[in-house]
This record gives sequence, structure tokens and C-alpha cells, in this order.
Amino acid sequence: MATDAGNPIPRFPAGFLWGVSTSAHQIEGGADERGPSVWDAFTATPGQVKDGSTAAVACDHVHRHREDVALLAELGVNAYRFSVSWPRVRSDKGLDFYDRLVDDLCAAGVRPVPTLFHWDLPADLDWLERDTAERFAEYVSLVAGRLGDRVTKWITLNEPAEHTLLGHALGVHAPGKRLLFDALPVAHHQLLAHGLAVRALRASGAADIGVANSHGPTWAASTEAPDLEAADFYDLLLNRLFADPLLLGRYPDGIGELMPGDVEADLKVIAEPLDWYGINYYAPTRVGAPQGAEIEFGGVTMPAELPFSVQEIEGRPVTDFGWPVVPEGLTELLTTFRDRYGDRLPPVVITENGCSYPGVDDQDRIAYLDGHVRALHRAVEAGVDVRGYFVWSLLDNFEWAEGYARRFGLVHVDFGTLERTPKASYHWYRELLRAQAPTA
Ligand code: GBH
Repeated sequence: MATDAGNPIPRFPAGFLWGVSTSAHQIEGGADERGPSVWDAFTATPGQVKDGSTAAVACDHVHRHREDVALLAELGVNAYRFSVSWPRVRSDKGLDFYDRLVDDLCAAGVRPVPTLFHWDLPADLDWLERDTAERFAEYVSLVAGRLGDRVTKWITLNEPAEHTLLGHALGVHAPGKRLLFDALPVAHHQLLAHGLAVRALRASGAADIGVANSHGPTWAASTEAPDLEAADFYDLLLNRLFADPLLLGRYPDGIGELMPGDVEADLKVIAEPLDWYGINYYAPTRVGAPQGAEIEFGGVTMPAELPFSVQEIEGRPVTDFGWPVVPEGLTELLTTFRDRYGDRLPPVVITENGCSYPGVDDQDRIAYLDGHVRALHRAVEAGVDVRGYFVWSLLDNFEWAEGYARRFGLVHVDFGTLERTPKASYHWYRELLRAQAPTA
């Protein structure tokens, strides 16, 4: 892959956030010290997680968070994005854990950036129910009341698009529902939960609130009308369905009618102004007309009934997950968003970017990250107001339906001994952060 190896990475604006991201269910373990989540039931069902593993122990982060905070401090990030587990907060001493974590992060000079929901819904709740959005806002008030004296930057939801698609439309993630387009209310209720959470956070005094949405450019397979139409629809599902309500206060044409409840009233809540907009970027998607057959893609089986087909992007290196490596897709995505939303788009933070490769001498990961950081800088040069970049992920972890087979960490985890070993990419990122650090 082409890198500008040798040329230093250009400087980013002053005050830029440089971080890494994780999520509770993927690293914490300590499953018997929290309430059950939809993921516990899902992983207990044979065949759902490819290697048959569970996240009961994962990286055992709840018992080793000191060591992990030390890894963050040594890495030199100025921010750490983690998620708060709603099932843990519901248990007796659940908030005590986050209280200690936040204290330790502050003591280490690393800014805590919690995500309030990253897919681990309490087992008795269901996003098909509107009430879940109200319950979420109550939980958010509780967390903000406890951590808000030290946490100033908040993320409501992680990737409601993927949680809807993978968890409720295709059934390859928890809760394993295969509803296809009947999953649309799940998107609406999460968006409503987001808006109610923004209100709850504001009421607690929070002034720096964002979201982490999954987005990527959609590339039509050809310029033939059926391919263009299919690609436009895919772009609607992944990008506009989740960005338009937040940024413009409306659904894309034809979608609002499919949503439950008083949609116009809900959109007023959903469009509560945000201080910044978080984007998780991995790769563009090439999309064409449906092919009338099931498609296996990027670890997911897509049913034949879908009105589009996801196709391979040729001539690109792929990660061990099979995802193509396309750094300029990040520049394209950001300039497209700026053109599409204009001054309705608040400052942007890349809340996830990363790749899965095996090994500790992970030169492929360095090439991926190097390419994407440069592509991000090109977006800055093109005038996009970008305020931060978070690598997914600090640690190898429980990669959902893939179990422990896919390794996204800058730090290797031996899942037998739980020993952490910084990879070559950790040292590379550390050098980048040193070079970016303000000089006195
Ligand atoms: C994120 O989801 C999650 O927030 C995080 O928990 C997870 O561990 C991480 O990413 C890594 O998976 O086959 O080329 O079309 C990412 C959602 C969905 C993004 C699949 C990339 C396929 C790319 N991903 N998508 S491709």
C-alpha cells in the first residue's frame, strides 16, 4: 500500500483530540458483577459467535483497568473513549467502577470520553419498544449525576445504524432479530433515545455532547440506473437515515411514514443541537443492483431479498476481516458531509478508525493508520472542521460475532494469560502523538 513513509505526518490544529476507543462489552469481562445484557443471551446460543466464545472475561478490564490506564498514559493520548455498560450501572456497585476509572484517567492526564450505549442493552429491554428510549434517558441522568463533575465530553450512542442493521434486520448481532425492514422502529427509538439523552445531559450541565455514527462513502458499482438506484438507497440506509434527523431534523423522503409514533414531535427531540458530530469510519462500500442471491460479505450474510448487493472493491489491499483499505474514502466522506450539511454540520471528530490484522509486528496496521491520518489531514486542508481522531482500538478484544478471532488492538492481548503486549503500531502511534504534541 502506498504510504508517504519518510514524509512526516502534517500537524493538526491546536487542541486536537488524539485518542483510542474501546467498548464495555468488548473489554470489561466481570460478567457476574453486572446485570445480563442482550449479548449474554446471544453468545449463549450455539452458532452465533463464530469461535463459540463469550465476553464473560474478555480482557478482564474491570479488574485490570489500572494497567490499561497506564498503557494509555504511556501511549500519550490526550483522550480515551470507552463505554459505560448500562447492565453494570444497574447492578449494585456498577457506577463505582466508572467512578474509579474516571478518577484514574484524570490523574493520568487523559480526558475521559464515555459513550453511554455501545450495543449491550439490558436483557429485559427491547429497542422495538418506545419505552426503552425513556429508560435510557433516566439511566443517562444517573450516570451524568455521578460522573459529570469530572467528565465534560459525552457520546450518547454508538452506531445506531449497525445496531439496527446487524442486530435487528439481519440478526447476526444481539439480540439476533431478523426483521429486515420491519427493524426501522429500532432506528427511530434509538434516535429518540439519543435526543432524550442530549436533553438529560444538558439538564445535568453538560456542554460538550456528540454521537458516534457509522458512516462511509457508497460507491455505485456502475453508472447504470439500477446500480445507481441501489447505491443511493444503501447511502440512505447507512448515512442519511441517521445523519439527516440529527442534523436537519427530518428523515430522508419516504422514511418518516414508516416510523412509529408521532414522528414530527419526536424529530424535534432527535434534532437537539449537538456540540460535535462523531464519525466511525472503516471503509467505503461498493453497491449495485440486487443479484437475487444471498451474499457473503465482510463477515456478514446478506439475504437475497435486500434491494441492493454489496460488492467487492477491487484492486485494494484488504484487512484480515476482508474489508478494503481505502484511506481517501475518509477525505471523500468528510468533504461530502460538509457539502451535504453545510453549516448544520458541527465540528467533526473521528470516533473510530482502525483495522484487524494478526501479530505484534503489525506493519499492515501502521500502513492503514498512517494512510488514514494523512487522509484526515487532507479533509482539514479542504476546510472541514475536524477536532479529533480515535483509533479503534486500544486492546485486542471480543469482536462481537467474530469472537476473539479479529484483532483490532494497538496492544496485543493473550486471552489465556491476559497479558498485554504493545504492538509495533502502539509505538508508531506514540511517536505520532509526540510529534503532534504542542511545543512549549
Ligand atoms: C465498529 O463497528 C464498532 O463500533 C466496534 O464495536 C467494532 O469492534 C469495530 O467497529 C470493528 O468491527 O465489508 O468493507 O463493507 C463497525 C461496523 C460494519 C464497519 C461493517 C465496516 C464493513 C466494511 N462495521 N463494515 S466492508
